[in-house]
Amino acid sequence: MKNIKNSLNRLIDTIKEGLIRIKEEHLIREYFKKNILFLTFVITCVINSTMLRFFCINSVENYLAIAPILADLAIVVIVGGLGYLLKPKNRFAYFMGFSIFFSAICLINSIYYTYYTSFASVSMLSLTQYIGDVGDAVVEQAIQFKDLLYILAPIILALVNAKQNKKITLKKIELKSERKKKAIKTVAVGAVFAIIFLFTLTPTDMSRLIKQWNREYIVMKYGIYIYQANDVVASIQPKINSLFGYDQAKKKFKEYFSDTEEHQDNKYTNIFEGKNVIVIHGESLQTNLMELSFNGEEVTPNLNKLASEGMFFSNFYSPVSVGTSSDAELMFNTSLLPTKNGTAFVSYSNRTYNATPKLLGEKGYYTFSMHGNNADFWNRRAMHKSLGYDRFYSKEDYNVTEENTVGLGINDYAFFDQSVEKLTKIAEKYDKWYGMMMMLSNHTPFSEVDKYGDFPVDIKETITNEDGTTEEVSYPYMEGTKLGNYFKSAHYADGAIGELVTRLDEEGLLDNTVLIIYGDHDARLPRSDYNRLYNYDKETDSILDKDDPNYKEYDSYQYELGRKVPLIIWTKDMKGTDLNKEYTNVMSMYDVEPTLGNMFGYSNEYALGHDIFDIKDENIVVFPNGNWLTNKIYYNSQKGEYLSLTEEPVTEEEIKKNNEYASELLDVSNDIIVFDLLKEDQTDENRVIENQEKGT
Ligand code: GP9
Ligand code: MN
Repeated sequence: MKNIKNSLNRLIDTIKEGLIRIKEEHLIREYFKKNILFLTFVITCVINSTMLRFFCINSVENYLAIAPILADLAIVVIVGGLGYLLKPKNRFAYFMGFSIFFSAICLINSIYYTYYTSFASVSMLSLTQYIGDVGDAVVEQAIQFKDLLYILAPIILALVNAKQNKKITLKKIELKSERKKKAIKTVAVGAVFAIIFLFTLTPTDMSRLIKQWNREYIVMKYGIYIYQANDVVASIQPKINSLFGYDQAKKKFKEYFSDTEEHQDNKYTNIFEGKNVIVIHGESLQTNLMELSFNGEEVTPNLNKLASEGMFFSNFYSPVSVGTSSDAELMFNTSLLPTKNGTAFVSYSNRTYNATPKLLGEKGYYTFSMHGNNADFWNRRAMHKSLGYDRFYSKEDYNVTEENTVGLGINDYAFFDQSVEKLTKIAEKYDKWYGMMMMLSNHTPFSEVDKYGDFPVDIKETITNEDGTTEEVSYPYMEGTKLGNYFKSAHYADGAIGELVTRLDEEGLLDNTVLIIYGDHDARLPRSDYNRLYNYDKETDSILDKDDPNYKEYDSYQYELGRKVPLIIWTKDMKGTDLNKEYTNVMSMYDVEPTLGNMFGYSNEYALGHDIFDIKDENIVVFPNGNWLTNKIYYNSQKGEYLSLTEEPVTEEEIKKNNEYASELLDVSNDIIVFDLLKEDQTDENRVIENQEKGT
């Protein structure tokens, strides 16, 4: 104890002495004088980055954020500190070079943000069509005054340098060792800023940086300089991945497709040929919502109605990976699986995809996608072009106000309302069209409960007293739980779907149209909330005991199986026909393209999924972690365990065979994307055709 006290006293004395020395010897003033170039460089670069965030992201959270300033300081101090390794006469050029570079990053992002409400990415600049777009936009509306403010940083640096040169006539020579010492000290200060910054990060912050899809979030947390450096790494990584193993991948790919059986026509072949298509990407809609009612009111009455009048695939799964929404889109449109590393949308947007919009486009369809969020979210601006959409209507095309915003952006009601207006114009202009409308409101964390409207999820009952009077009683059931909020949010989204269908019908847009609705992925809610949902006992206001005969087991297998999402294919006149039923074979999001292809008369010969009416009960749904599901078995590859879903015996051979299939499917899919094998294949074909034309 005494020792600690002594040490503390000594430390305090040292600090005191230091401070007195600093005061008496005017060390701070001296430091400022001697390091004015470095300090000007640091301060102007940090001001630029902060200014950029302030101009772009208007939120109190952003204005008060210290973390990005610390991150900027760390980067700029370290970069500046390394400048001390140079001889003093060369330092100005060094600081100037970096000042121009950092200012250019801010300037480009500032201009980019004005047009696209997002931050720029080098991977997108490599797409030629994209450069065209930016160029046009910039020429159309001149650069704004605020963008020019960033240029002040190098100008101020030049002025400070000129002033200093005038004052100092006798230049001090610095020894190499002296320069090294200065550099180390300064870089160490930068490292201290970096360490403090690291302490402010949460696991979500880190994972978002790796995924690099929510660009605003990354800039808000890490500042523009780290964002841009990370963006370069994220853009280069796919190129490195595709450097090695091409031949092997190509061989495997050829073998895989030479082994696959040819598709047989069936009673669904071409039934929808020539019809228009509206696809609704239902954010976080799970199938279990459709089975639930609270106080006699269904959670999703509109989905239920459409399912009961159309083709309802009730064992449908969306095996998304870290790319969530974007993985769902990828699988739906290309019949490929998510990539093993990164996400296809962000890292591999410049690959060739045999996607539904492209294939229908070749059949004369006008194809478009609509989404009320930033176009760069999940890199959709670039990826939707690669998928073959003729037009992507994003936030820039919608009237988004504070009043019509819920969660991530424009609410589903306003979104659909404005989308129908656009669709009416499209339908006037084009004969055949395929459009995807992507919902947004029912997105985690489902917390804006007051905006979802009235949908009580507690149990309400009317009881009659002995004297004949009635009384409303309420039992605390799901109100206030995350799952309960999800039900409210889903009910709200379902209402928007109902209104959309009514509007489309009023406009005559359903007359020759197939409506397809899918849930993009599950809501990722805690299992314990489901336990309450299924095992709540209102009499005792508690969860049933495991031994209770009414207890419903909701273990990890039930949870996994419960993550299924709806797929509905509906037309106005389907009700009562032999198409109108529930289809129960297990099916995956990547089976949709071949299934629709069969119905609409197009085909992707390199689909990894199957036409469900061809494969029927033989289908296997493969998940990115290697798990798989058939009508008979759910297999957990991590644990090497399975859950048998029927009475039929499970053999070791079938487990082995399906495991091999799952791993092969994941490999081939990943290789197709990483090594751009569909492009190569087309090149091969072209070569054959060219050779034939040349007579060789
Ligand atoms: C973003 C929306 C949600 O625009 O599609 O993406 P998610 O978080 O579900 O992947
Ligand atoms: Mn989603």
